[in-house]
Amino acid sequence: MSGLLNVRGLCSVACVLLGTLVSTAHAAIINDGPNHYMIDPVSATVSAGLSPKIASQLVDQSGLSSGYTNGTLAEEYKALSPTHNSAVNSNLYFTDFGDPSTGSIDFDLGGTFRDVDGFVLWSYGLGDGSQIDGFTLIADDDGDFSSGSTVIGDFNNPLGMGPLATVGGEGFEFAAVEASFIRMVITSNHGSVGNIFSEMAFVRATPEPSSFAMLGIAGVFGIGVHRRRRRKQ
Ligand SMILES: [Ca+2]
Ligand SMILES: [Ca+2]
Repeated sequence: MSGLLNVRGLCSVACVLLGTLVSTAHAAIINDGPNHYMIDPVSATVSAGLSPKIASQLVDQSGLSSGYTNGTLAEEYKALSPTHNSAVNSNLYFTDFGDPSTGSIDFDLGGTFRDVDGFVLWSYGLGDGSQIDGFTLIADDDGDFSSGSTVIGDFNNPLGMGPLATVGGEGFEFAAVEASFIRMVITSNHGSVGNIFSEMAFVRATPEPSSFAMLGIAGVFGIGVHRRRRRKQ
């Protein structure tokens, strides 16, 4: 079925559907305004639990029907309705069968971004219970996650039911936070063993890393609907 706006949280008043994705229970990537930009993480690393210890397939755009670059206008990217081919194992992150379903993955955003306020997660399909469900995101300035960290919020990823070849992206948003690294603390799956998902991208409200950005381009759009309060650790 075509992608439909899937609101599972508070959506801003201006929230509009800007793109549709073929796929299934996975909804469209949505946002509520222009002037947001894709962040292409430079690496993803398992920092606790989980297995195998290679997570690069989450951020190398493997399996995406359309690619993007760091700074691509998110609205234009969404209009391409990017899906993920999760029928190919080398496109995915998945744990070995029977391995823990919880753990942490750290994303290096490749720069310091002042207004990170959303992400897109391409999960899996077929209703596989190993799909990632609950997780917490934590922003950090230098990747040590011991100081300068901010808890972004808790999220739940819906169970993807569709064909593996065209998994749709799920958009999430949160209150803007400055971040150079983001830790994903995975707390649950959808009832089976292990953990699996396919790709992760982040979104920011300014066109350049804060070290380069001109001020004043902050927007009010997020790429999804999950708003959460953040708190200082
Ligand atoms: Ca991938
Ligand atoms: Ca730190």
